[in-house]
Amino acid sequence: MSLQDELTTLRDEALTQINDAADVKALNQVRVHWLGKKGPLTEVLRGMKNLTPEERPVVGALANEVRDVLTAAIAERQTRLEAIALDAQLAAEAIDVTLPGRTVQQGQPHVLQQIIENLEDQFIGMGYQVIEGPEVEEDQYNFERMNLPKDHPARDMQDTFYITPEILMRTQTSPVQARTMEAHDFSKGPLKMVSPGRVYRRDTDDATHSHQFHQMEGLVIDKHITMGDLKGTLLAVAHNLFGEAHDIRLRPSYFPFTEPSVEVDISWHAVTPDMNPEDIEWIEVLGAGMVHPNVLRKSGIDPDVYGGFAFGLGPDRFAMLKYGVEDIRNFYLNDVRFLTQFDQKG
Ligand code: FA5
Repeated sequence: MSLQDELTTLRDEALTQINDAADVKALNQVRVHWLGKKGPLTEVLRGMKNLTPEERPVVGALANEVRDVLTAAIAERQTRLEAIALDAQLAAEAIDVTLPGRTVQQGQPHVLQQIIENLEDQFIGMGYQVIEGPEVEEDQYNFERMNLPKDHPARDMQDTFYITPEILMRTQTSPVQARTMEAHDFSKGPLKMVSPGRVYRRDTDDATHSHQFHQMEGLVIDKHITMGDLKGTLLAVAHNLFGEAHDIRLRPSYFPFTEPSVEVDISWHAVTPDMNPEDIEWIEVLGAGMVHPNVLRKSGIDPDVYGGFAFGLGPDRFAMLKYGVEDIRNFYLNDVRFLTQFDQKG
């Protein structure tokens, strides 16, 4: 076969392989094979030394032409293969914007925590400080300083979990009153504080009682504080949390640390002027009163100069009332189906 024929055969074969190359990598192998230093084209050119001087320029020109044709064909195939690869990548990575999103389950504060934070916000707005006290408490603060000596019959009202004879799980948030009073500097102004937290009692659990529940203590000490201030404060809190249509009722009661003492109820439903008072249903939500002089004295405060009111409210009962929950135990079972009903995000 003449060199011209060899060159044409080589060109056709190479072109077929170029067009058949499935990807850029395969094409590169084809290029190295046909145009490389040890490739068939170089081989042909090497054979030119055996040609006559007349044949040489003809074959040389043809060889150059074949090289140019193959180089151009490779470049063109390369562009095409790159475009195909890009299309494939775009198709593989395509995002279907019409797919519905995946819902991420988000946590949220427990419903009781929501009520407590809501109450805290209200009291902060009225100039109160939020102060926390220990849950493992000394008998001294939980009872003695609250005017409840060891033999006081009212200790039975709050059946207690004792750790040692002098250390107990606090039965109320009232010990924080004593802790705050003894630390307060009255030259800096009146004392106004609320103290939320968990309390513990050896109560038998039922629909309205839990052996571990929450309280929020409130204490205001200043000169010239009256029972009217107490009632106005509690009414503002009730209206804020439950709406203007709910009413409160103060019933005379007894606590060793307040005198006079009251228990405060909130109406289950809105109260209208035409309603028969006997038809109103009430739920007890807190105890309150004017701070007993003995309590002030025990904390180093002169009851002839200073006085004030205190209250201990039950956020659990507030939550029951606000959301119509009929069994307090629901708050402590941590059933997600129950808890997600109080999603703040709606
Ligand atoms: C007290 O604990 C007093 N320390 C409250 C107080 C503070 C009075 C300051 C005067 C001045 P009592 O035991 O009534 O009082 O509890 C207060 C509130 O806690 C109740 O009105 C009720 O809302 C809530 N509570 C009481 N016992 C339970 C219980 N077992 N489960 C859930 N809530 C309760």
